[in-house]
Amino acid sequence: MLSKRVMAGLPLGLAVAIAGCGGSSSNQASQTTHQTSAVASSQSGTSSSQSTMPSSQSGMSGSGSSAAMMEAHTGARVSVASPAPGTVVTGPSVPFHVALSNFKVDCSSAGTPDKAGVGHYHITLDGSLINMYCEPNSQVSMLDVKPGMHMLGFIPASNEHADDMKAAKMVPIDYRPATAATTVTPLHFPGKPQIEILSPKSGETVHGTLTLHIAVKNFKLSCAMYGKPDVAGYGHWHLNVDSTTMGMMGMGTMLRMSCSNTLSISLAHIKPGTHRFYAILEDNQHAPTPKAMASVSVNVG
Ligand SMILES: [Cu+2]
Repeated sequence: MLSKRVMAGLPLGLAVAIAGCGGSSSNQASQTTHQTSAVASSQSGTSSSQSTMPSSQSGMSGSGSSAAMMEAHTGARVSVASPAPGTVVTGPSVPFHVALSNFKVDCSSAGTPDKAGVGHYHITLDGSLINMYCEPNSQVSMLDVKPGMHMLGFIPASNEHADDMKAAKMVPIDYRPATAATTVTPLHFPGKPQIEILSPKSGETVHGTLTLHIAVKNFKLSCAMYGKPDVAGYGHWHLNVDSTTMGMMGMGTMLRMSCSNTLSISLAHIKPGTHRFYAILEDNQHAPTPKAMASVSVNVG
């Protein structure tokens, strides 16, 4: 994982920011492409498990100095079948097809301790993290992207989301939207952002798969805005296990990110026993600036 500071040093003005990573359900990206003004559908719910994240737990302090140690050497090789370099993109998203070799691609291990030869991959747009992926095919939304040349990055990453920049493949694309480029306007809610875990409840025992149901208030969850410039009122949430402060911006223990109210993850690589799962609101740049999170203690059977 590279810090904003590190990425800012990249040439060609490609580095905007990079931080963290998240859910593999990237097929949702295009589904939210035009939901630029709708209010999140799940604004109901009680506030029993909500909490405000103290700034000391945001994991952002000192992240720059530790970033250099967080580069991974995965051994992976990446080949990008599409898009071809220079591809002209006219639609609302750019599909991609990638293959990784010499590497076990396993999103169920993401957010658990690093293991040699295992991980997933990150996609960046102009140096800014979009998401984490395991599937070979998906797409990146062009929502809020300016027309012109942009750089997609395909970067093998360790379970703890450290990037293997030496193995990364960079692919320039030429965005020429067929219609006027879609931009996103800020949303101003009447109160502070909130997130609540509706289920499971604390003390429950779960086997095999953990399904979280969450609700947000005063916040618009948007996959299409993953990695895009921050826009007031927009973002997504990260699911962490046992810690919110490990690694770059707290993402060393991030299992997945999501823009949905329901998220299911495999518990295959979570040790049996009691674990605390954190749902953390994040801005588009994957920083916990909304300062809202909820947590639940669950027995993994
Ligand atoms: Cu994120």
